Amino acid sequence: MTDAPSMAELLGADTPKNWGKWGPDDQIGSLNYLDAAQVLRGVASVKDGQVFTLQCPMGLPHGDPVFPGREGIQREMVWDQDAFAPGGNGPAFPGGLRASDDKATMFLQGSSQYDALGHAWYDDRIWNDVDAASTNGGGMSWASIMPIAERGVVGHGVLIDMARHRGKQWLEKGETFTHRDLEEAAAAQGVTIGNRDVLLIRTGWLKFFYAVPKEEFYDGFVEPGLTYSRELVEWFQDKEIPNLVTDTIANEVTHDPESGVTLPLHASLLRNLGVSLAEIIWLDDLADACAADGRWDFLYTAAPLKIHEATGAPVNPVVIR
Ligand code: UVW
Repeated sequence: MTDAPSMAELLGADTPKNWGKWGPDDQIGSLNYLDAAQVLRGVASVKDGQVFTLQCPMGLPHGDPVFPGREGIQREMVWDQDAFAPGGNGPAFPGGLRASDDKATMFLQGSSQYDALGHAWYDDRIWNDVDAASTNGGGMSWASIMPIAERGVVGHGVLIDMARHRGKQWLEKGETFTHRDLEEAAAAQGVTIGNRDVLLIRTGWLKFFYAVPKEEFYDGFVEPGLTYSRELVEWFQDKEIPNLVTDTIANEVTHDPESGVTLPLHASLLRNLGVSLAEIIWLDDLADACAADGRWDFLYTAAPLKIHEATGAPVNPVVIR
């Protein structure tokens, strides 16, 4: 990877940006596209009243799917029945009520989650041309997850099932696709990726995570996903995509196969266009339902947790179709 160009060299000085488009104070970026009309488009796509929750369960014995270097949630009981035995730490509530209680330590991006717009950057500037020093001092004073959490994400969603389109249970390590592949898959599914759609892409990667031992999943860790190109970034900008949602840990192929640069879409979509990224999102049940009746669009809703100055936050998106 040492021969890789810098992010700035790869993307170029004239790379598409939405900085300033919604004013200097904006911290939600392309979510601005999700106006009332988009909410109503999403509502209009609800036909059967089927509901899907898209969060991966946290704390299963198999472990949580996380980016290398992070850990899954660590949860422990604080009060259980034993806590109320003599000498236990359970509170003596008048009347004798007992209660269980627990606590957790977790990476805020160690489960199904939204990235804050300020989560990734290069050349010391984050979303909307703000100094990356705003991430110092114990928290993100600019473009943390809070503005996105306070707003919520509601719109018309469309799911593109790349694994199913390629006739696979899951895409291979490092397998790539482009926006042209997405449009080809959409056409095969009989759906259009419309302007301002929340774009959901299934690769089967989380299914792979749960199907194999963790050692196999993390061996030579390279995720499948979208690859960077100038045309792809322009496609996202022209289509005014507010939010990219995938069943991978980082929403894009881990290392751009041509340049070797790591996660260039975090730079070009999140930092430069303000496209919200939702990662580690369970799409298999939704995809099965869509495949069963051939309807691939729906009402998409998500509300990441409101955590002050956080770099991202867990989320359990809800789809209604
Ligand atoms: C990194 O932070 C490296 O990735 P992600 O945004 O996918 O969690």
